[in-house]
Amino acid sequence: MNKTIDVCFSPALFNLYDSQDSIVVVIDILRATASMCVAFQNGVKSIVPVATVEESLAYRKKGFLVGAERKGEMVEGFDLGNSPFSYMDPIVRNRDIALTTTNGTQAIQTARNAYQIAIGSFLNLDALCQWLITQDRNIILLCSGWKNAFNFEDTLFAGAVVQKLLPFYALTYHRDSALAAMHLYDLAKEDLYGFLEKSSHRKRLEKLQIEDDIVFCLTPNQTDVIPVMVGDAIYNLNVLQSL
Ligand code: 3SL
Repeated sequence: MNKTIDVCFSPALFNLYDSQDSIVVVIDILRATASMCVAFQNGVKSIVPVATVEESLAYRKKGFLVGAERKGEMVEGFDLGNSPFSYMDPIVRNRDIALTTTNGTQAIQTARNAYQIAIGSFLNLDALCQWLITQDRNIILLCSGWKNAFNFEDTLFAGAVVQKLLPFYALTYHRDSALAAMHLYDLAKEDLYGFLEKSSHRKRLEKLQIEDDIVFCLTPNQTDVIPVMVGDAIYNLNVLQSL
């Protein structure tokens, strides 16, 4: 076994990783990558992740729906924010979407030189892992964190993936992040929601009263979509493979 799996706790650390030949799974559990999975599950054609609100808005002229989240809320004048439930609206079906979020879409930009970028969330945990097992590449699990800082929820998901892939992948010996993520997940897995009670992002989102979003985003295996990046946009791999 010579494929490796590694975990990067923050985009700020990503330059320490050798990503050019690796599959990078971008993780933003609350809530960007969960919302992307929901979007594809509900028939979205593509999502272009962009860094700024202005860039996202500019896509409206090209016929895109435009999404923007800042401080956890939809930016005024946009079609969509970052709640997974908003991506269940039939208006998203067959549409291209441009999206900017505080951390998730920025992390995707950070990983843009990877061999391949895939999108991970608890919603597609098993489907993603099944697909990763069949890939002949090293894997880096990139936690979006919060403004380059560590967070629990992305790390817990990374730990869940490491645990599932450990029979097929070796850990690298450059650092302890994959082991640490797996140990944390072991501590939390029986009650992810409770474990995150004092976490920074749950506190941040508390003000917005979106407990339903949080519970939903922590519920595993709700979809088998595997969003992957091709060029500047993210697509549903299952759809690409059926073309
Ligand atoms: O950081 C992000 O990309 C967002 O997911 C943050 S929030 O959950 O919408 O506040």
